[in-house]
Amino acid sequence: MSELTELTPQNPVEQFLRMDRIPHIWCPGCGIGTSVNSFAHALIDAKIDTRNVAIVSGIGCTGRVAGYVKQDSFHTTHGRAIPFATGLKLANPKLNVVVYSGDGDLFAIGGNHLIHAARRNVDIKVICINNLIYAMTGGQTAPTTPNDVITSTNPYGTFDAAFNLPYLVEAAGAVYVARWTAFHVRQLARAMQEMFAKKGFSFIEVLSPCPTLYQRRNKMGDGLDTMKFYKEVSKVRNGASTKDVALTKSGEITVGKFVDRERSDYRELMHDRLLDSLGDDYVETEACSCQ
Ligand SMILES: Cc1ncc(C[n+]2csc(CCOP(=O)(O)OP(=O)(O)O)c2C)c(N)n1
Ligand code: SF4
Repeated sequence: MSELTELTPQNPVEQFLRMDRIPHIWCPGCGIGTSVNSFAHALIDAKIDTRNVAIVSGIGCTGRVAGYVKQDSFHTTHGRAIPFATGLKLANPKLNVVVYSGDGDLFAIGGNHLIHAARRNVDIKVICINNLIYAMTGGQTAPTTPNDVITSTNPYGTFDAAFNLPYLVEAAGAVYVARWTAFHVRQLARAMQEMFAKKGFSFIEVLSPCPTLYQRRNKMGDGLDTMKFYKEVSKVRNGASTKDVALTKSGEITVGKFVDRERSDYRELMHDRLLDSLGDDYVETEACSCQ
């Protein structure tokens, strides 16, 4: 080891990354890596036992997160991160199960899984990187793409209504809902930390630049320009009604914590029902013995 290496302090985030896989595949200016940095800080600040944190991703540029974090992680099939995560959580309730995936993965092909997990209040934490398109496959329109945006499948601009993600997940039953952007690294890390402490279906939307396929096609500049844009147009409105936080191409981005409420989670409800029905005959199964 050189003297210089010995003197260089290790980045505290490195302990949560598979450094042997770096450099990563993300483009310069992409916001996904920035969000992972916030996530690592949240893990440090939450002081939770990271041996009990599992990460589940679907497919997409965001899906690659599962391969870079040094946690037990699953890079699953497209749209199916939520069912994998649900199975993990029910089989081993001790785990803090985090789904880390893209807007297309979670709200297009995986949309049904997401709303039903929220409805059931499965105790999983969902981090949705919303770059407003399907990035990995070439920048197609997603259910989140705002009106008038040019995409590879809408070269004259999109015209169909986009999902307002916080409104959708609140209506479906989520107990924690927040939105930040890749510019708000500290607020994002705090929200992630809060989410770790929350029981029930929790959701953070992270608006994130895809300079390669979204910003460039829409003449919105590079990653740095997008950070400036986020800074200029974001307004923190904690407690805002989620029906008022829909996104447009260049209008205000409302950020903050919108929902924080209590509701029995799926496992508690199942447990209570079995106890009621079976009485003394009910034997609760514990987490698998391999832990
Ligand atoms: C069953 C199936 N259908 C389609 C695809 C192709 N595909 C891979 S990633 C992706 C979209 C990814 O978009 P998003 O979830 O928003 O993630 P991003 O790349 O933007 O991070 C699609 C359609 C696939 N891998 N599997
Ligand atoms: S294509 Fe877009 S989302 Fe994918 S790595 Fe590049 S900048 Fe990020």
